[in-house]
Amino acid sequence: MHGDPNAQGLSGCLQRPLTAIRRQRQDELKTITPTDKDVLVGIDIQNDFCAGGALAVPNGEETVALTNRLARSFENVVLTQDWHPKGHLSFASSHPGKSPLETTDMPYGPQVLWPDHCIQNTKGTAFHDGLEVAHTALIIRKGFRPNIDSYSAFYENDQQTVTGLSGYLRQRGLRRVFLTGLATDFCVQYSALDARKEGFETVVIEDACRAIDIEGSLDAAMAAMLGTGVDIIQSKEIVAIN
Ligand code: VGL
Ligand code: ZN
Repeated sequence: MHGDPNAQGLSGCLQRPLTAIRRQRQDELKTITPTDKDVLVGIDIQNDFCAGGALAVPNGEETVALTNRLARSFENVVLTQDWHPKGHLSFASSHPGKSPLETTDMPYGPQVLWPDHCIQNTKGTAFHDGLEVAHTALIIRKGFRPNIDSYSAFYENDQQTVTGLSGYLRQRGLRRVFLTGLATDFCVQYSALDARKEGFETVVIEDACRAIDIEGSLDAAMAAMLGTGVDIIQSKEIVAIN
């Protein structure tokens, strides 16, 4: 499932169009005040995913200011960092004849191939300069195994190898995961789906995320997230406490 954004389990939400589900959510609009059981997880807000980066997500840098602002309302903050060795198997350059955005078969299933990006200890892997979340308690690095990609903050793309984030959250008594960052249809989506799978309440703050959106991947991601009980909200629904 991880490599194919269109192959999502839609049961449970196919009967009603996405727009209806979203309209209903807007009618229910209520505000949320983060508690000490909540955690904000900022996904991959790194130079390579922002303007001028190797895998720039359109307007990716716009996630920075909102994440900074939201983080002031959360006691608990975790960040993730895409962290690949040179020659990583998710890079098109590691597959002769393949170009970025083509798909290939990995032992764990289909995998989209990317331009070389987020290579360990380069400027591209660094967090965006504007990201200011001094109280970040944990940074999860992912995608460092040469032969497995990792979109999710919880499981690598083989859906077996864990990052340890669930254990950390459980041990700290954190129950509800709020997500911001990049990219909505890849690392944010798979983090949200895995957070649900791990039994966490899961909330994606849509306007604090930006998408790559290839071949309908953003619509597919939204449908998959809504279909598994992920809440999609806007940042204005979070009550600023600081
Ligand atoms: C991402 C593609 C490759 C992401 C990471 O952060 O969404 N996308 N590596
Ligand atoms: Zn990557």
